[in-house]
Amino acid sequence: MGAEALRLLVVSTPVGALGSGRGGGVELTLASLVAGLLERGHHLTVLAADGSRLPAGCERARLWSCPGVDQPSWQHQRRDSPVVMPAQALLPRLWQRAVGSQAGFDALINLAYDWLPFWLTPQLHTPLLHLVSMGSVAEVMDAVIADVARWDQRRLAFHTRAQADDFELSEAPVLVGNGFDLEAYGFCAAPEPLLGWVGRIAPEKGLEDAARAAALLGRRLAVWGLVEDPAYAAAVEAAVPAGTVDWRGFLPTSELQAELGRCAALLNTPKWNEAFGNVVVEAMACGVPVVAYRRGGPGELVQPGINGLLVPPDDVPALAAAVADAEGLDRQSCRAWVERTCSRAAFAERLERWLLSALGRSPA
Ligand code: HBI
Repeated sequence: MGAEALRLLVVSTPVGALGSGRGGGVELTLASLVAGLLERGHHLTVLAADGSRLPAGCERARLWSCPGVDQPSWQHQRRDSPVVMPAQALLPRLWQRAVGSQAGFDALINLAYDWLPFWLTPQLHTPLLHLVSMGSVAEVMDAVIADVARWDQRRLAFHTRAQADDFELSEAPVLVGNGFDLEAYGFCAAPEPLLGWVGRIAPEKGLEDAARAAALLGRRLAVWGLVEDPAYAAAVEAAVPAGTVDWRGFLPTSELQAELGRCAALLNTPKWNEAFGNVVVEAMACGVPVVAYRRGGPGELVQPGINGLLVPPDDVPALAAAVADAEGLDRQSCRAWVERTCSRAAFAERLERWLLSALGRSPA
């Protein structure tokens, strides 16, 4: 590690405690960010909801927590929804603790997709940086992110270009991708004739399209993920022949990767501008090629013919037609691509470069 050790406070999402799965992809991002920066010699403190557990690899970080009511998820709001603040809310308590302890850190890193931390940015003495976890989902968030970009865009980082392009920025965005502990993912060379789908089971993830594609092919679709919207899940299942969908539940990474690796291909069907697409990389890390809509982060991660195939968004027949070609791709090539671009070490190096740039310090 070349740069001097930084004292960093990472403030988590106010949607669910770490380890609950309710925080979605940002929990995995936090785990890789904290473990990766610890490995580079920095000192990390994580501030999250009561009941949070530090993810594997983050044991050397300090954990602070606050009680409080989760923030309503922006994914279930309308684009013109106002910012709401529940009684006994967790969000202001997290930021009261962060603001009160800022003097003890070289930088604060926010992973919450919420108005308050973005609005606070110019008010803090200790530099506050934001790894933006979603694309555009609400006007009031678009506006506060654009305000930070106008004030000092070095304070913002995004996962992909497709995500960053959703926002009004003053200059080329800092893109940091994401990172994964690839030792946690086993390579599977000999899959079953099983299709897979992974994600929060909610409308913006488009599970209904994957189920219809599997039904067109007469194939079974294994589905892993938190059933966030039971009515939606029931409607997906009712729309295809019985037995098409094989519900596997929300599994921790160690169990997920063991099952996911046995899939012949993963279908990825986002209906929204997915900021990154962790599940796409997790599948490839196990050797599973991905057939994805040409949309959002997955539209950038899938390299056609190398680690998967891209099809026109919302085109279910095209999704089904691409499966056979995807199953013929070299599974080692999927794993190799992830090792080149999405390791935790590579992610941490990109993060450190962003931090030093935002702090006006020279890179190692
Ligand atoms: N909603 N209000 C709010 N705040 C968040 O931090 C947030 C969210 N919805 C989803 C979410 N974070 C995470 O699932 C991201 O990984 C998408």
